[in-house]
Amino acid sequence: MSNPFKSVPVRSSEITPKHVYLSRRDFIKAAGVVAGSMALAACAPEAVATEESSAMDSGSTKMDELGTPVNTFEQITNYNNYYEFSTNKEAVAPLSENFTASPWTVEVSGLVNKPKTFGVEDLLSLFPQEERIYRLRCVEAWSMVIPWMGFPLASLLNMVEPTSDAQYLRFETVYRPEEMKGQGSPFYPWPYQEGLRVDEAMNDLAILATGLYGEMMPNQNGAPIRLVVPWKYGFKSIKSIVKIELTDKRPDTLWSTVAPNEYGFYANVNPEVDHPRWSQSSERRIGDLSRRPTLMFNGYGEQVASLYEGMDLSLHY
Ligand SMILES: Nc1nc2c(c(=O)[nH]1)N[C@H]1C(S)=C(S)[C@@H](COP(=O)(O)O)O[C@H]1N2
Ligand SMILES: [Mo]
Repeated sequence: MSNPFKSVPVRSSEITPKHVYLSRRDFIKAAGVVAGSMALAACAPEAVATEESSAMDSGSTKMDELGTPVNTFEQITNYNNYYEFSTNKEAVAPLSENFTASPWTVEVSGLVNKPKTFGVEDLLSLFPQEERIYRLRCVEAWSMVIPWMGFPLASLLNMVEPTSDAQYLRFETVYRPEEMKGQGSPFYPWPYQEGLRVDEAMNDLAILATGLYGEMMPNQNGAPIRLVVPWKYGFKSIKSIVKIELTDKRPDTLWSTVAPNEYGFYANVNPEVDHPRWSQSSERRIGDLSRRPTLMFNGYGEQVASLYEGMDLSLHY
């Protein structure tokens, strides 16, 4: 399918309905971002940027902490996995153009002392929005570097206070088949669901992302709020979340239901465990000509390897 946006540069002002669109500066204002706090929060010292020196401005390119440049806004917003809209990555942007991402609430319930339904605007004002430049490694062996905006999932959890029985989180994407034609497909158990262990969710790398490139989250990337867990294959980073439930049972996930031996619950990036149908030892960075080696935990081992001590990682693919 051809992409009608391909020939023109796409800005989120064009792909987001006007009434929900905030300019980058207004979003940053609404989200309470201060240049100083972004610098402190960025996990990558070399990637520290202020509002004025964003990669969006021409002349400077932001990098991740390994020194690899971020992908362009056009790449990040025109090559998307979002099966609710289409299985064709280039068709997701046009098909999600009129998705209603506002108003929006996220219900946090289950084994918590203080269950609460948050409006997205509450989440934006309760928690300072930080920029996080992360690698995204899809299980299909391509990758990108994305400058997300968001806040630690741990901040939200600390507010609702999981009980001592809570061991897992279950995330759910919105179910709206009128707007998301892919949800008419009988091959997938909708709505999309994902899960994490509580200790994984509390890791500082795990964020709820509300934007990218300093703008509100584009529809095709999971507006208005999605999970980002960069040490795991991309399918764990569930989009357009409406529900987070704390539970004592490991939740079913869409992909582990469809193909349990291909897409496990943990799904930590691991170059030594191949997908049954392809190698995971290398990846194609979108925009690059040659492949690059895939890193254990997608390069985040220092921060997350201790979560899996004593586990046979080859069995928890
Ligand atoms: N609800 C939902 N979340 C989803 C998906 C999806 O199809 N539906 N695809 C996943 C996959 S396979 C990847 S690689 C990433 C892609 O995120 P991006 O389009 O922002 O790069 O989203 C993940 N989250
Ligand atoms: Mo993916």
